[in-house]
Amino acid sequence: MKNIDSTTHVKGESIYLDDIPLINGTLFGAAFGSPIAHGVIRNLHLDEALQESGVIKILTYKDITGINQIGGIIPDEPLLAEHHVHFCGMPAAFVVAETDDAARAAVKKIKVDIDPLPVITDPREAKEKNELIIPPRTFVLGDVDAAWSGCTHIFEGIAETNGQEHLYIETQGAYAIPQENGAIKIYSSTQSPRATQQASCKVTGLLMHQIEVEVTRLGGAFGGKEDQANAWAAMCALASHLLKRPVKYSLHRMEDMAMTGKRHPYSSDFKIGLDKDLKIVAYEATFYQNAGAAADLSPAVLERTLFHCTNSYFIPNVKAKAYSCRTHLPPNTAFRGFGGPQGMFVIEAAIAKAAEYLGVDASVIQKKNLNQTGDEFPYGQVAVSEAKACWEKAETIYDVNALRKEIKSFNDQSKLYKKGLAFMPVCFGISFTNTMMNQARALVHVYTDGSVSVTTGAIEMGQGVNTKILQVASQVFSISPERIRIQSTSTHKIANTSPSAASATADLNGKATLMACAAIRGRLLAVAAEALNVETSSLELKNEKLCVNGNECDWDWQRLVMAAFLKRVSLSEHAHYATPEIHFDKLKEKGHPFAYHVYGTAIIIVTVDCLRGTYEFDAVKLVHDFGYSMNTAIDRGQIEGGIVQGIGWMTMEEIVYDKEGRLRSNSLSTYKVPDIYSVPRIIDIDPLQTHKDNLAIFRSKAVGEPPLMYGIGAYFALRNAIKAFNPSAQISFSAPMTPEKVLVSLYQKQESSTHEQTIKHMAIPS
Ligand code: LUZ
Ligand code: MOS
Repeated sequence: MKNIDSTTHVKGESIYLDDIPLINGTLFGAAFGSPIAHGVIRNLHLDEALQESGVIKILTYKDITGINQIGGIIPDEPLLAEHHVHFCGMPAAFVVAETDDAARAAVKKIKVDIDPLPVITDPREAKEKNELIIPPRTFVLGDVDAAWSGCTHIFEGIAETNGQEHLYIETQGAYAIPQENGAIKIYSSTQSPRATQQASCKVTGLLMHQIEVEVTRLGGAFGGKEDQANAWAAMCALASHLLKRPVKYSLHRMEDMAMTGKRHPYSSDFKIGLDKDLKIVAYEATFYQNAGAAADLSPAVLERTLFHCTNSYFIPNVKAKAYSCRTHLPPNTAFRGFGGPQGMFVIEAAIAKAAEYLGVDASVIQKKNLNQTGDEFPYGQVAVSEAKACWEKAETIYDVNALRKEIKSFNDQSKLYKKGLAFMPVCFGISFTNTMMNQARALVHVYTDGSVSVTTGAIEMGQGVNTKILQVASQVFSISPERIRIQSTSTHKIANTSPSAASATADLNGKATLMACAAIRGRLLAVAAEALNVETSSLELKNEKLCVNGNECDWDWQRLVMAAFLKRVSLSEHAHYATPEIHFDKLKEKGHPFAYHVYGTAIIIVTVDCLRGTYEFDAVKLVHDFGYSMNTAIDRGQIEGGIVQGIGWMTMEEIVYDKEGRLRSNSLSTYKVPDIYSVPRIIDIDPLQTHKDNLAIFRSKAVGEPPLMYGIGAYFALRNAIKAFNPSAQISFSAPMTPEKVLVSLYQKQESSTHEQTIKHMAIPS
């Protein structure tokens, strides 16, 4: 089934925040962000801005009627700066004016005197100064310290990944409209209506039943609107609460880039030990997460880094420690993969380092150490593994030996172009790591004309979740998709929702929809059974017809619905789903946090232009564990998009903050994202069909985040191509591998290496 939004998207008729017709009298907001990353506010000069024509009011923290706090996990984030500023772009005032232009003109007239304080942008420096968001977390399996002496080879190093701008096509925004009796309705571009509602309630002092947050769809989010859609909604709600007029704020691209957090940059230390057969015996990693100036979702992101620190591999002795480090950057936040990719990059770097030293291809070490069913992850869950199945299928169907031969002969013949190949296995856990969040609800109404309305907590952000939910209802009722409409997401209809995140939205909301539809179906069949005087168990619905013992009778869907209505039987259901089996003990750091894992293996091939340092990806060929896909078109779209986004993170997207904490890559002329020319020429996707995972909706495994991590292979394919040109290049494990870095590495002589990191190769005689 094709995406139910495809027609309106193509025609430009789909409704986003900015397409909502404005109510007469609507005011426009714009935030003034601190020009300094860290300091004490002496004076905020608003007079000149207030003179600007059309300006109605400029809100500061003093105008807040509730509390000045929007922190989700930790209450450490004021909506509007009071006396301190902690990052460049930190909102300190909110201008409300008759027009969008007037609001922005006024923002430019605001002046602030700030006594600057020292700025920290580096997570290791923050850790040295004990600037930690939460105490460090440590995951342990086996006994690493005792295991080193049993290793034949030990390697240590540093691996670094940079941040990533979400660059959702639709920027952040909100539109708050006063309702009767002091209530407020907010349209918001949020992944988390509940969080947006809660933040707006805290700031205004209203109760949650007084603020409704409604979302039709988002023009992309990627995690950037899991927690960071709240501030704008709270500002609009506050202004609307005070002025009793509708207030809208839709951020400009450069405001959005400057004021919002991004993927967390990480700097990490690793130490890996292998035996003589290249089995990984021990692995130790220390992660320094650049959290930015407030907690936001950083503690949860940190946790997922630890969960995924061994990627698809079984390692018997592991110690992984992670620090969430407070710096003076905008608070970093959720981004597709949620810390997982950062953890996986480090183990892949450790393996690549060992391979380069030992003169073997990294894939030899990778393959030998893939986990198997029964192996324990460092957090205690036992793997039900498809890692080897994916890897071996990929090797076979893509004829890797032939690919390698082709690359070798190409590299032997070509002087100025070199190819590199890398394998990238992925193992990603599905569920919110915070067990409590794994719950969802669905509200299903069947109307007397036989049409069906489904409302869930799911947010459609382009990922196709509404199409999948519609498929669920269509399948359970066995009715045509045309009869079903997925309604907008609203806190008045579905309360207390978890964000649409963690790749789990279709599973959680789909299962709730399944339960609601099944309950209504059960009642419909009971009505028919009584009328026809047969057992309910002999009845089923098939293609809009009622079947008795498998034979169609003259009752169709509409008759069935009307019969139930006449009997005063409820045609509505509100169902609640909570993922069974999962649990996690944060004191022991052990448990069974994930409903299941998604596996896959990608082979990535790149060609480097060794004169220019530019590159093109020839192909990404993968075997992906879909379970049993309920929508192959949507799932393919998620995989293609994820791969390209992952490649972008690893190769060209370079976030630059200067030492003063100012974002230099602050627009699309200074921040390069993949375009159609950077998409691999070939993306081959082969489904590994498995039928085991019943916690996935219709056994169709979650597909949102895992494919992004195939992109990590791009970095290692590039290394291999560079080494084919310059075997002595000492390339730091530092992503993104931009064309500039590639060029430097291609012509770097070993002795003049500037990036060289400490390399220790301790061969312990066996
Ligand atoms: N969001 C969250 C996530 O709050 N918890 C998670 O575990 C998670 N995982 C992936 C993406 N978003
Ligand atoms: Mo997310 S990173 O699934 O909001």
